[in-house]
Amino acid sequence: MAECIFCMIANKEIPSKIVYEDDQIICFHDLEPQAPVHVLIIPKKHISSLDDITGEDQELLGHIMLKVKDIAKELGLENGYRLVNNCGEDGFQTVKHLHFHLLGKRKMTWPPG
Ligand code: IU
Repeated sequence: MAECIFCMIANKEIPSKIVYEDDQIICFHDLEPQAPVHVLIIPKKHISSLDDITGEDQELLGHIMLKVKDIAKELGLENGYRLVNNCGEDGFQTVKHLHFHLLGKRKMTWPPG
């Protein structure tokens, strides 16, 4: 999709610090990290938000979830981590391309802000 910054990152039109990539997804370091480790996992396919997934995306979403623990292990998050999806306006989603934040290397608190 034109003008989508995460599509541009996925297409390497904009550089990013890539942690993991395969034919379906890419994981890169967040530009404004909120924890010592903060990466984003995104599908290469443009999906605007979690609210926009369909049955066609079932395998893709499963693929992302199964990769989380591998990426966390690669990043040394052996003591745990937080996986976050912000969806829509109340969820404080700022980039309209589905992404999961993987945060770690600090003790998280609850409830989130
Ligand atoms: P959100 O869930 O949509 O609020 O998160 C978007 C994230 O994308 C946020 O943490 C930004 O720092 C991050 N980000 C980025 O890493 N690179 C960019 O070019 C842009 C946003 I725009």
